Amino acid sequence: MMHPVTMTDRKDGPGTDTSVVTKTDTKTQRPPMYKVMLLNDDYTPMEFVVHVLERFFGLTHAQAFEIMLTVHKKGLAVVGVFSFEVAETKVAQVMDFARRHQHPLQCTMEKE
Ligand code: TYC
Repeated sequence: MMHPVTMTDRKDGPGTDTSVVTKTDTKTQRPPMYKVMLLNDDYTPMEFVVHVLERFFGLTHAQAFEIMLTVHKKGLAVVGVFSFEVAETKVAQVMDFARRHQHPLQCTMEKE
């Protein structure tokens, strides 16, 4: 009768298996995410900030007004969390738009 060859039943004799268990499974890695933040200043008009939030972050007027007020009162606020590439693009778009309108508005990103 045929039987399977196992580690306890080998033609080279018992107790000859020198193999070790090697870990091959891996933890799933999620991509790092980046917070995009707006900083307060004394000169950028409130309406300009609201417009920026609507235009570049897809917020409603009410959401944009609320976040603008948070920045105004607290000094900064997270306006969204994105992949590195998207966050970088948003920051560049906001900084360029503010510069073109000669407002000192600052937008930065930080790893979550
Ligand atoms: N502090 C500004 C003002 O009083 C308004 C403002 C809000 C500026 C948010 C920047 O990110 C900002 N006109």
